[in-house]
Amino acid sequence: MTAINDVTTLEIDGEIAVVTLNSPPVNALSAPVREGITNGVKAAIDNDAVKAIVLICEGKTFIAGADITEFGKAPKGPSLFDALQMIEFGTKPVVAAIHGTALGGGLEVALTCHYRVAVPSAKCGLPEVKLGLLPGAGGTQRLPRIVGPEKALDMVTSGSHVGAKQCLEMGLVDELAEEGKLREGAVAFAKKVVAEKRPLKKVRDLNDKVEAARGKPEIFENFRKANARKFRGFLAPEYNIQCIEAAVNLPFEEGIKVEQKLFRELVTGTQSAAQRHVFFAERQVWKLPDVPADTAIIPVKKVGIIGAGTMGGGIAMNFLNTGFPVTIVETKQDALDRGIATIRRNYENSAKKGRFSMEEVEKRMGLLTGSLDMNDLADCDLVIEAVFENMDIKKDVFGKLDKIVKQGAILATNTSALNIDEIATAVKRPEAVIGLHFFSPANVMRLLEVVRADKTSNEVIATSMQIAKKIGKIAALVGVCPGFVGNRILAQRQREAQKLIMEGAMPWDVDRVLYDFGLPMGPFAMSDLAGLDIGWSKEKSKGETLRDRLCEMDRRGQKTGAGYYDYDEHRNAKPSPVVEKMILDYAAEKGINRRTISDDEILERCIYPMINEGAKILEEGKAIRSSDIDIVWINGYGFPVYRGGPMFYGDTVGADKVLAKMKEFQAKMGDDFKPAALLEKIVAEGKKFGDY
Ligand code: 3H9
Repeated sequence: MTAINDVTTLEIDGEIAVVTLNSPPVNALSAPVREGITNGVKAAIDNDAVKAIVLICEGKTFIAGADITEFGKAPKGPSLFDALQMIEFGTKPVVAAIHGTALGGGLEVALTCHYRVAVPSAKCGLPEVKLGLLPGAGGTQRLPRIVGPEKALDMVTSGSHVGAKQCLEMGLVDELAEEGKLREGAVAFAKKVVAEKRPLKKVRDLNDKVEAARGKPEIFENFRKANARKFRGFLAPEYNIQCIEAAVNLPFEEGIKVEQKLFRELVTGTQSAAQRHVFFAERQVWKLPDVPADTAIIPVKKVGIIGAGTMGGGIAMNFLNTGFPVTIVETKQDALDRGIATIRRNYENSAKKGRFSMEEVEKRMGLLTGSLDMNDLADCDLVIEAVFENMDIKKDVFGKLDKIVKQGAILATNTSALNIDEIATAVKRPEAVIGLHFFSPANVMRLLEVVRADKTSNEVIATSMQIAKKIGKIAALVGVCPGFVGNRILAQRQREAQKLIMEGAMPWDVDRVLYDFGLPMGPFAMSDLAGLDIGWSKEKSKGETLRDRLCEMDRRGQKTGAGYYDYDEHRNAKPSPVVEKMILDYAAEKGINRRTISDDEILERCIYPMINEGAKILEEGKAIRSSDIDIVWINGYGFPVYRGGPMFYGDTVGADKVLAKMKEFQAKMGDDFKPAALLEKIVAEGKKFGDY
């Protein structure tokens, strides 16, 4: 065995050379890996005894792509193109041996090899789109030449990973090797290639499938139309489509030029920077600086949930989906029956849509026990309370749980607003108390705010984070404060939205600006969807606020066919003349001189106070890092991924500009816009939010 460099070895096994890469964690195409491929393959080609070459990786995976940390830095070492040229135009067949995931640049390397062998558990994909990119090493030109433009369009715009068996059917992989015996399988395959004198199959020369699609622009137009909603606001999906179009309509080398040009545009743009930030933020968020990595984990085998309403039921589904037995407790039989029936109906609907089988429905329902007796939670390892948001009720529930549930268990509250330190005073074991703030619908939304109270133990925190991962959530550890991280920031935007419609804008103006910014809907459309009467009652209404007046008129949102908007029978929203008049009357009554408000002002007034609040949250230590706030807002509130979250967006705009605007607004409109001390500090020190 010869060492080619620190991460590459070359071994000659009879007439087969094996080039092995070993660059943990994922064999990304860093400069040493590119050098290793280039020089390893060259050494094998130069060796007269060698007839064929196997390219294989150590560790958990084949090459998982370009080294994302290198983007935006000055290029170093041999380019990926040198490595690919060495393989493709070498004089000896090269077989890629794939295990784990061949992703992005990794699959592009494999596509340049003359043959591909994979173990059944392997997966292939071009996930660049998720980083706001496109495959920039020939992937957009080679993939459609094997799988055809339709499948290629799907793969490059979804970034999904395709299993080895399906890859074999699509021709992306030539042969499957036995699981655990990849090297033997790949070497045997290479020997077969030599024995049968098979040609050096270059994917670039396969033209049948792309030529068959030439002159059929409707393939692309239909694809664009079908996915318009999903791709809204993103640049990368469209650029990926243009590359596949180029593969169909242009000769290979010309197509590569298109790919290169569009790749360069994306990789230097803000969207990809934002999406790369999110990639790392999603991994950072699990790292807890003050909870040691070897903290004991509490074994969680059985889960209890109190409250079978929308929230409790949704939370239960997360655990049932992942095989945890769940006992759900209600106070009244009919509420319990209703809650369980809703869970069953949700599962049956999913089964009808083909997401899983009816047996799976029964399997999940079989894990669920309903009860009217809290004593049935005694042997649970984790109990989550999801009852009405009222401090007295919550304290009463926790007081009871304290007497019932075994020692060592986690006692969690799903409160979205109440002070968890106070809830914890109801028990003799405050170290067991934590907030698990699920977002509605709890079985769908990915975000979980794990709320650390004053006395919560490290074991309880570490276990909660691990459980979150097990049930498929992305969890951010936050501290106790009104609204925690997500809703606390939301409150800023909601306040400004309400003020804006008094000062001169209409609800649909505010909604349009925020929708165009990339949010799934604006604040008023969101209120209509949620129902304006959440937390409102006719008895207590004083007709004081605009909301009071809308509710009193029975304009309570989509469910009553009217709210801030008018709705037709298909729930399509139309600006409402009634609401417009109400707003004008209301403003007149309050003596407000309405003025024209620009779209820029709407955006800045709604978003900058959010960023400012994020800075306050950081300075108070209620979030660990600025990127955690981004994770909360992307996964809990649909902040556009391509803007990287509110804090990354703040850095994109520039903290100095945000500060200047906040000061300008403060001077005109008061202390709602008072800059956070940390914002001032960041600007004074010339730093970024991302540094915190
Ligand atoms: C590309 O290829 C562009 C080309 O077309 C063009 C070239 C010209 N680079 O996710 P994990 C780190 S774009 C650098 O927790 P898992 C990751 O940050 C790329 N680092 O493991 C983490 O570090 P830490 C296209 C990377 O087992 C550690 O590895 N490829 C890279 O759950 C473990 O990661 C992709 O987009 C990278 N490429 O999942 C694939 N990948 O421990 C991106 C990972 O310090 N990667 N790291 O937090 C993945 O999807 C997953 O990492 C993978 C493993 C499925 C491979």
